Amino acid sequence: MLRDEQFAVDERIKILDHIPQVNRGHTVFNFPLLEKINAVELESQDEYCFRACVAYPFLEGIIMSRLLSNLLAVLVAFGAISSMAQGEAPTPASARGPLQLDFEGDAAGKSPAEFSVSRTGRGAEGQWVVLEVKDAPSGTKVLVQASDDGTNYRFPVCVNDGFRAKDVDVSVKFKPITGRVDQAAGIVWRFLDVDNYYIVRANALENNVVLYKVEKGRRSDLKPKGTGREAYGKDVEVPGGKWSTLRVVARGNTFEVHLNDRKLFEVEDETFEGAGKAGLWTKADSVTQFDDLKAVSLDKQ
Ligand SMILES: [Ca+2]
Repeated sequence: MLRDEQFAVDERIKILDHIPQVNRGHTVFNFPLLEKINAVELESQDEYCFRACVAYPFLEGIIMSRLLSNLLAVLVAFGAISSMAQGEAPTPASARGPLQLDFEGDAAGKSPAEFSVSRTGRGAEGQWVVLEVKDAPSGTKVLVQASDDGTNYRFPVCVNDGFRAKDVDVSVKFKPITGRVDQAAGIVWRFLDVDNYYIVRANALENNVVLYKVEKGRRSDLKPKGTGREAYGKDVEVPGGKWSTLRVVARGNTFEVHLNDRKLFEVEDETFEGAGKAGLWTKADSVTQFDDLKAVSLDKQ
């Protein structure tokens, strides 16, 4: 990863160790480009160093020359250290911050940064682009899968490159726009490659939510706990043309599925027991908008 290129192991400086006021959940600096960066959001202290240097290149030289006293002097001179709540435990160096993406920083008409696009099955590749809309849940931008190829066994996938976990809590806001074959919106997790992952999706044409595994390219639904062989996810209203929230919480072999803050069902499965990426998914000719993708690792560090 880029930050690893930027900071060789022996060059890493644990800035946060030298700023005892820094506590979990509070803004670290008042620098304009960093004021939304939150200690608990960051994967590690190295991540913080990297982001600080991207936003303020002059910090890099200070960090790389290990002149921490100079760095702190700079920060103090800028009045940079914000007031912090007292009494909270510092964020552990190993804490893995959540992925929170509102797509506001991405260029409209282009694919979002740090995502990889692929397609399970057949048919056209997906077209995942950032779009400006009037009713975005956050800001003015959303991510849309815009290709309407109607190949039935076609699953465009867009996964984040920087996030990796086994146990996860992933949620996303979605709005089905069009689709005659399907109007689907899905979350993938423990994504190993385009042919091996878990997926839960809501479908506005079928009005149901179903959890599947895709193993060696073959998709098969996993039955909710307490249901029989004939079950197929859960029937529930999935409104087309409106924003809803889909969420999955995966712990060990148990996956909880939520729609619009309502828990729908649980599934148990042991097919994929290791860590993987997380991201978004659609099916066939579904044109679907997404916003506010959040993925939190629940793995112990
Ligand atoms: Ca947004």
